[in-house]
Amino acid sequence: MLDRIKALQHEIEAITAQTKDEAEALRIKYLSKKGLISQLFGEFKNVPDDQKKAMGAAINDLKAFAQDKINSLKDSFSEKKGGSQGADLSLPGESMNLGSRHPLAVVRNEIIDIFARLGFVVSEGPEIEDDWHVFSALNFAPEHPARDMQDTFFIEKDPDVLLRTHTSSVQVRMMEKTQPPIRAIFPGRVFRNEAISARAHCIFHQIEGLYVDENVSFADLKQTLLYFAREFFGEKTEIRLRPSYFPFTEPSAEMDVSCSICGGKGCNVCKYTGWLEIMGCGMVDPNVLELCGIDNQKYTGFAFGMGVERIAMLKYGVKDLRLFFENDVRFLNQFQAAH
Ligand code: 2NL
Repeated sequence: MLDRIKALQHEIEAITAQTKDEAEALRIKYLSKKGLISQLFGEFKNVPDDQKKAMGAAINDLKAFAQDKINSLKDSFSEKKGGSQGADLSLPGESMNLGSRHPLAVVRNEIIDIFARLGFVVSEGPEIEDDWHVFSALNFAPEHPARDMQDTFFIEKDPDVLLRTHTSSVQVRMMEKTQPPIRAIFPGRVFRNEAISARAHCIFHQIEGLYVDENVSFADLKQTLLYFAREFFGEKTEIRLRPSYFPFTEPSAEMDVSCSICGGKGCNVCKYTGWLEIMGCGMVDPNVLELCGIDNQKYTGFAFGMGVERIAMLKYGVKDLRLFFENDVRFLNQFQAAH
């Protein structure tokens, strides 16, 4: 009997059907009440008791195998799964949802590209920092309020481990290990202990720039930033520099660009001043050069820093900074065309 089971198994392995009717005929041949497998069950009573268990299992396996095989033959003729049979090949394909770059990445890349054309390289560094690279090397006084827990996220105190509050820390690292000429920009995430609102977030993005060499002057700073402003906001853009203060630059300035929305005539984005503040800048304080191991008798430098969110808000007319962090696809999809 075992031989017959094996022979049937081989036979069923080889069966094929060209039509649904042929598949049904095979079902009748093997699986109907009088089919070949049913006959085996009929003969089962004659099997000696000690073989019943093994034989029963073998016949059951054969039956399950035949059912699977014949069902799959039948399935191949059914309307739904019938390959090209029954499917409408002229239907248009389903459209795929394409992702898009995040607006902050679009703006960051554009800024990097502009400075790359002037020979600035890109440098990145750690987000978790120490007091030296974030404050001390940058000429912050020991009691400066930025060192306060109110402003800075401390991970540990003494020795200090903290989240960088600006990417200037990466500039310090570069000056410590590279002698001038240095011409680089520093994009990255920074962290400040601030209440979240439409205009502020505890995480945001900065791009800072640094140029240190012999004879670098404020005129170089001004011309570099004018080039940037016209490339980014359009060739008619004007800039103005207002005196300001940072611990790490002297002299320091804030740079405004003529409002690209109203062309300087006055609108609610520029609050009817005709100007938009976009970055801070200045000549690197000689103390900072010295603290970072650069000869401040031989070299001078300029530096600048801007917030990527602020620039992206101006460029795209985004009124609430929180939208950049929520990853709501209804917001992000609107930047499909940007790149
Ligand atoms: C702002 C102002 C600024 C710098 C950043 C800098 C870095 C070194 C030395 C000197 Cl290592 N300066 N960076 C200089 C002036 C302004 O950022 O408003 N950022 C959003």
